[in-house]
Amino acid sequence: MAGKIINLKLISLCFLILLVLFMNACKSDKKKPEKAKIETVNYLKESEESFDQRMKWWRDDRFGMFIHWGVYAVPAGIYNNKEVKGHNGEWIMNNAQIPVIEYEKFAKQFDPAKFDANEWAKTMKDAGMKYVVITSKHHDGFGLWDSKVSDYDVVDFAPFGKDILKALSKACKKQGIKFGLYYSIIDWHHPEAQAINYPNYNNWEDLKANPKFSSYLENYMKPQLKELIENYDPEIIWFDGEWIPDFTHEQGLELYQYVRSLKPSILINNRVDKGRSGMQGMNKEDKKYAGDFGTPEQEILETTSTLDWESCMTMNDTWGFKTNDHHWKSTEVLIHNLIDVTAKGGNYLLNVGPTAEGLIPKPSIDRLKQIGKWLKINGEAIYATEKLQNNYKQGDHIRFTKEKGKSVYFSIVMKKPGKTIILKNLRPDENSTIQLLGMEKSLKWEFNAEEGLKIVIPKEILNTWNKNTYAWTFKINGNEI
Ligand code: H79
Repeated sequence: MAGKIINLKLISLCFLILLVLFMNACKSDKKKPEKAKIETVNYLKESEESFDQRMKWWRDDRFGMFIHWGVYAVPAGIYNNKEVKGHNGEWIMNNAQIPVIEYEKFAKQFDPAKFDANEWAKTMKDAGMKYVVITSKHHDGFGLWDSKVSDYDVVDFAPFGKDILKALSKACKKQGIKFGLYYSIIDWHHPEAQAINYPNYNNWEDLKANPKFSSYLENYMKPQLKELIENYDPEIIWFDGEWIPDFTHEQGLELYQYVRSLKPSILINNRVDKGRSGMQGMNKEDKKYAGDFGTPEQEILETTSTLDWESCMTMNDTWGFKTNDHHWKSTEVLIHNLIDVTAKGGNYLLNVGPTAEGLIPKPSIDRLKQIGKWLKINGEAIYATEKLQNNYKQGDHIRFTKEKGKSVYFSIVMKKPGKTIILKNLRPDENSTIQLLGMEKSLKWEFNAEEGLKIVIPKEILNTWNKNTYAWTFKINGNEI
């Protein structure tokens, strides 16, 4: 009897212990996934909805300023009294094969006394630009902020001694301009990156991988990016120089994860990974690459794309300032580019290369003012628009856009029209009015299925077209046919 009771007691004890263990297991099972979720969000597997939400402001904003500024503005394209070959002023260290310690002498002269962050932000605003991307560090490795990871920056190394990114991010916030940072993966100054033969570096003709590159990525790039994100709260990180053999697809995926984990809402261009296919800038399709948008460089996509893209372009032939580059695109070309890009569903990131004194060159300022004037009248057809379902263009001189989610269409005509224009793909709502943006009077129109939409432009309006008109926008309520 006693044995049985002991047995029973033992069995119930065992049962109790098992129950407690089981309940604990359940509890920790419940806890684990929650904790794991917080630590390991996979930003590479974002839902379409959350991607659309993150991209919204950028898609609406359309037009931004790119700024290439750094030590290269000091030599400004000239080394040892000779004009250095190659378009790009910011490539002078490489193009003229300047050893690191020689190039550092230019950094010791970087003292842009006329830099005025508020003035720059106002220039952007007046140009109708809604965001900016500035070179926090270009390929030469010199930082425009007070980095704690490096002394090779404007505060610790240059006579200027002031944090440029701090001033500009503040000024942009004041003007409502979104702040973005370019960051070069290439670094000609860092011994664990391209300065593998320090003080010479791994030049363009003889690119070889640095076996220490992953240490540079972990211990230099990542901490710098962390500083940039924590201190200047950028909305965009714009990588470049991803093509070097040192940098791998796996590192790209990890870098994307890393930057998003520091600021989940941030946007990152496709040069964070190895997908870019040449200067056309969109991703190859052999696998899934990281990055939120494609980056055509110095060109505009031939046609629309289902993926987001941003065309970056210079106003003359160089990104970083060059004394002798006077090959400026006309305001007309720049405005027509913005129109073409918008109609194709892209963004336009237009570059300025400020001087070593800290001034945006006058030819750039002049063009930006004109673009701003045009946008004041025609901005409706650019911002917060989307591309049409069928035709984004009619011939060489007409482009279409439409108000996002509305049946409001814009036909932008980039050449002085005749007394009438005929549009083939739009049918206005009955009794609706057609407006030429910037003019009070609404225009007469007729529609028939064979000919299309005919808009009549009265002579007194036609006569107002002049060399500063650049393009006219017709606003039409209706539908695509
Ligand atoms: O920052 C500006 C330039 O300094 C930088 N990008 C802009 C925004 C730039 N660096 N190099 N280039 C532009 C031209 C380089 C082109 C090439 Fe390639 C790199 C040719 C071969 C490797 C890109 C990647 C085209 C093919 C692969």
